Amino acid sequence: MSKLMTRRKLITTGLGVAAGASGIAVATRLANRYGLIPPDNGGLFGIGETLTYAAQRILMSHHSLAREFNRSEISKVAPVNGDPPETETYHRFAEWTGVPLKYLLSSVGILPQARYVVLFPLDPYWESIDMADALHPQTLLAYSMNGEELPAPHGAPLRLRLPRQIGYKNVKYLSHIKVVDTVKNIGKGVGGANVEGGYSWYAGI
Ligand SMILES: Nc1nc2c(c(=O)[nH]1)N[C@H]1C(S)=C(S)[C@@H](COP(=O)(O)O)O[C@H]1N2
Ligand SMILES: [Mo]
Repeated sequence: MSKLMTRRKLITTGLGVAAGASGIAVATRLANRYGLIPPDNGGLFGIGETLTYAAQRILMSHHSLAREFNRSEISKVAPVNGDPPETETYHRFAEWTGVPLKYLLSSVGILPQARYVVLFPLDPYWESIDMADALHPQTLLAYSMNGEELPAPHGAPLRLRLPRQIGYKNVKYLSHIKVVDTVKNIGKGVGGANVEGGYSWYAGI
């Protein structure tokens, strides 16, 4: 058994047992030891958020892929998503072209202590993602949709395309990007505008 598998098994078993038997304090300590506490762990859903995030990151490979579609399967209609709550539905029907965020990050170089990539747009909005998502091969800075220039309502000139998380993490109208070791000193310190409004920081699918 590989070292990784052993570690994974240990964490999953540990987290499950701890959450079930000895309560949330032990589970939280275990998750924390492996760097699996999301920035909003103190929020509305507390331990639930931590366990969801930890389980996703432990059980799935960091780079397990979202489903991809053939051109013929892509819908001609791509509605603009307005107010939350929203679904991922439309995203499944659109074809995206862009630069992998991973490519940009490796070109500029990131420090080993980097933990989050924070995305700031031109409107009052922001979100952050962890390095697993930032370095995911399908995470794009998209400048084109369905072979055309990215339409303004869909985020021109550049938007994040993050297929393993739902709509609100996909920041449109990008202005600048920061790589940080903590999000504590940005806004209210919980990792995103939506998180400040009560949504979960990690919105994985
Ligand atoms: N800069 C910026 N990005 C944003 C938003 C926003 O208001 N401003 N809305 C988010 C929400 S809530 C969703 S559902 C998606 C919608 O993307 P779409 O219009 O391309 O469907 O963009 C996200 N990105
Ligand atoms: Mo949304």
